[in-house]
Amino acid sequence: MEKVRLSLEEVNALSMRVLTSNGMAEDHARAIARVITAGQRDECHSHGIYRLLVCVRSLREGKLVGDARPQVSELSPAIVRVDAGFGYSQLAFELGSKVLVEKARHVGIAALSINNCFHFSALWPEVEAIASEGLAAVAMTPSHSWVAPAGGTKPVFGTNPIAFAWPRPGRFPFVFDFATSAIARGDIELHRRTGKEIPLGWAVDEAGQPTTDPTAAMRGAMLTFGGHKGSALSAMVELLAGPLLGDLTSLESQKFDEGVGATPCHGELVLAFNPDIFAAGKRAQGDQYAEAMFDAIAGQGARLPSQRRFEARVRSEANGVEVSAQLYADVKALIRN
Ligand code: NDP
Ligand code: PYC
Repeated sequence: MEKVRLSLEEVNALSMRVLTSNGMAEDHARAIARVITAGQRDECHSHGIYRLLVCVRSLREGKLVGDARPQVSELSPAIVRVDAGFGYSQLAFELGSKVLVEKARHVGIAALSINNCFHFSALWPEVEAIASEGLAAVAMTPSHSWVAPAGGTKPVFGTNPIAFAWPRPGRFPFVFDFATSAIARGDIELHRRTGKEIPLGWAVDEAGQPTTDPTAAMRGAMLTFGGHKGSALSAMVELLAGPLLGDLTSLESQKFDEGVGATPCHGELVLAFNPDIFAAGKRAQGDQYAEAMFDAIAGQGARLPSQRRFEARVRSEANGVEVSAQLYADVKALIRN
């Protein structure tokens, strides 16, 4: 496949141009371009510049508010809410996470509820940002109902990612971030774009039969990871980042979409934990035990989650990124003059 090499500055500038020329307000575009550039930099291909295609479709379909003003309010000493006003989630997160971090520093545990947001991004940029403040973090969000529960064949759940970060000395925290489906839907879409089959176990077709055809998978139902365990975790994400926050489940988000194929619109829950308060004077010991556990994992040749991403980050910061020439052309074609 033909490739194009771009610097991170070029990825960011391309993202800004695509978004603003399609009517996105500057501050939203900046926040979105940052996470798209980070996704491409970390070789998280399902959430890099490919996402601009869906962002622009969502803007052009008119449900998304490209210049929404997120409203921050305090629900309790430990809970901050941001009403994203039917804009994208990134600016709401940037505003709300500042308050979340302050609350967690003082109260020990705090929650950020983002409501009424269109949400397409990977969650690791968010939990990493909170870990960089010395806090542990968890984030989760529903999406559209694309995923069948274990034992069923009809979509109920979203791809429902859960992300976790633990602060560590040095440049990178411990982070995992995964969909509770066998794979993110973005990856199935990338297989479809490049004419590749998907592995068995990712999805069933409309008749409920296992399939390796990405188009049939997208028409049928994706499967959860880990059978009934992923299925239960996915239900938890629906409940904690949906009804708990007074917001939509993936089934309701899909109805709200009315067949347009826009980015899912719903809520997001982000939690922050302050180890200085929880550990009650034993933070240094806790850090030591945590590091011993990471060493015990890596010391036997097993890899820590996000290690691949962090290695890609170092590479991309030095050399820029490679993007498929077709994807680059499709993204550039979105620019309106
Ligand atoms: P992957 O299955 O690719 O990776 C999941 C996690 O597992 C990553 O932290 C990854 O680290 C780690 N990992 C992978 N292989 C190994 C291994 N062999 N040993 C140890 N750790 C490993 O991710 P998904 O397809 O499930 O999700 C991709 C992204 O999509 C996520 O960032 C998620 O937030 C996003 N997403 C967003 C949605 C939304 O609604 N906003 C919906 C669904 C997904 P590494 O990255 O280093 O490989
Ligand atoms: O890749 O599953 C996905 C996804 C859904 C919403 C944003 N990303």
